[in-house]
Amino acid sequence: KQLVFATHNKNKLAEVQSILHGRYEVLGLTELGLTDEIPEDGSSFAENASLKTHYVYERLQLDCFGDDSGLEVEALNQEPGIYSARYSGGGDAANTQLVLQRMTGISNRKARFKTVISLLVDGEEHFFEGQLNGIIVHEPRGSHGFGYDPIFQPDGYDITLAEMTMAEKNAISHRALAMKALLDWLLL
Ligand code: ITT
Repeated sequence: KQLVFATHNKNKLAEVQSILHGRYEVLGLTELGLTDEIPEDGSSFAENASLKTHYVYERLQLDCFGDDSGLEVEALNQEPGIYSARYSGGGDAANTQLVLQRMTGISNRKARFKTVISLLVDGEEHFFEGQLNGIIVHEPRGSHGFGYDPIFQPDGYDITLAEMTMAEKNAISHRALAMKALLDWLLL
């Protein structure tokens, strides 16, 4: 069985392929030949996730799901939030540096990752969410994962998400929790 994942992010794709391994074959947009950027101008994770699935449905007429995720830092008024991908105007490393810079001298390090998934099947949309609480560390650590993983340490751990293997991250992550809810729904 195949599922279309409305993403261009190969790290997200790899995580989700690993989560659904043995149950579904997951195809990303690059494999389907859809290379154009999907405009993400919604005002919430859910709206942006929904833009991704509707964009794909309009072009390919395929059932699909899409993931909008981000990091919310309490002391930064929940920024970068829905602006996580374009926070600095640079790439992942620049985004991470900007968060660390803005957190200089701030002792409240609380943060959370959020994922909202939109699933479009038979013209009906369903949403699934996941969240992971933790803290922003003072220096990036680890080389696994992507995005803000090197500066995020989940509550109850003394390593960052980037110091975990993909399997360890998938056992606790915001994305894995949202995918588990999606899978439970699919298998109903
Ligand atoms: P698609 O829209 O094509 O799925 P994207 O990379 O643009 O891919 P988002 O719009 O959801 O994805 O932006 C999410 C931002 O948050 C982006 O900068 C990621 O690097 C970061 N991010 C998302 N999930 C993450 C995770 O599990 N760990 C670390 N950073 C993450």
